[in-house]
Amino acid sequence: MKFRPKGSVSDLAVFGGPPVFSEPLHVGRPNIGDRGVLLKRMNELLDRRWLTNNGPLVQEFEERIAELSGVKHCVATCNATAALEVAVRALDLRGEIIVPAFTFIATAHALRWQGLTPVFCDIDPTTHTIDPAEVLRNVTPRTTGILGVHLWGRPCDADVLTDIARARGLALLFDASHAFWCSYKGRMVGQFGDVEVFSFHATKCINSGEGGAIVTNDGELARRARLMINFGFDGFDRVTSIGINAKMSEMAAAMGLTSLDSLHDFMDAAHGNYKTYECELEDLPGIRMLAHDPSERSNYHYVVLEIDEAVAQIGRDEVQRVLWAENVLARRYFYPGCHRHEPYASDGRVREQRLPVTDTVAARVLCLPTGTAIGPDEVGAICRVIRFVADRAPEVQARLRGV
Ligand code: T4K
Repeated sequence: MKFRPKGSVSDLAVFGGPPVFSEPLHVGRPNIGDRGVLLKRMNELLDRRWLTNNGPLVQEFEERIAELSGVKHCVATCNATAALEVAVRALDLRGEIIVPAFTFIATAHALRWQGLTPVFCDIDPTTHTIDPAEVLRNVTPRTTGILGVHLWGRPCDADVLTDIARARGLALLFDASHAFWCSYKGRMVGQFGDVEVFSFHATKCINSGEGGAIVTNDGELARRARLMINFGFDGFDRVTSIGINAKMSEMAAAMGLTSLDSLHDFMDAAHGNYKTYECELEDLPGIRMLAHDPSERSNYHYVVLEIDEAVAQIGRDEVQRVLWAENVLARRYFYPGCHRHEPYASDGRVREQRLPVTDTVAARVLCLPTGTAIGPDEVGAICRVIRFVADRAPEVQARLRGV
């Protein structure tokens, strides 16, 4: 990879100059653990001829996730979307579930796929997590639960949400897909609400290729979820509930366990990249980096910029265009909000809803590459491009718009 510095605006790749990076830098590049260890696990599982259905590696993965999160029960699944679906089924939820509109579409789809109505709620502009005051505004007699999302690994205000849920007799769930190894008020994510769900997709800090987990301190809920991920089988010839196939395979667990072996290296790399970004992008007018609470544990897995065009004098989409031309494939997660995607957007009630914070944040956010695939050199070069563009924003914007 060669880094080419820019002298003038014409040197930007978007205007025909050579790109800073000769190969694409992706957001979501997987963290890969020790290949030797992974291949050993793969060989052993092949020798055992036990490939799925609650094998020893899945059991070990569940034990380690439960221990690391300080939670009593972990049920590993094939992905987080299925885990969310099983979680709402195991809680026997009906009617309406309040959920933030600013999240990956899977959060809303999991509810809808289970016949529930996601009621979209606005977010806090600083943390990007569900706004408890907005939750209260959206409670109706049909509401049966609240599904918070610990977006970017920033935990929701779980204490306030717990109070709301208790006072109203609602279930409380968390989509913790982004938040493995994060803490809230000194307690690890996984321990809040009735149930939480992790994602171990390839793009997550700890990955099993595809994978997820349902974590809870409620033994009965865990028991129901465990039956449901395996067709409802309770023993060889007995089916006691409706179920699907949402099991994690042994191959996925081998990958997940190997990721966990490198947990501290992955976290150190992400934290190092985050600190470099933070330092290099300091004091750019109209451009802020989403902060993490230094007194809490965070996986620092998402590097999130917010670009306020009115101040920065260049828009988020224009910065993205410049970066893509330089081979930095920054992503507009999660644009637009779920309420603007189908099947929700054409629902009359949703169409009339105003979610101003979600719309503003979704129009400003840009996620930058991080993880073990890149280090300080790449991060520094990405920051130099962003700083260069920010310093010459009016000129870059005018040229991009052909003015
Ligand atoms: N809730 C939340 C809040 C979530 O963010 C997600 C998933 C879920 C629930 C559901 O979890 P899972 O059911 O997936 O366990 C990606 C992921 O597929 C998705 O898991 C993730 N969130 C979401 C934030 O990102 P896309 O549509 O952006 O995927 P794609 O194919 O564009 O890949 C993302 C980037 O990662 C690209 O820049 C390429 C790179 N990549 C991807 C893969 C798979 C690689 O470099 N190597 C790879 O192997 O959704």
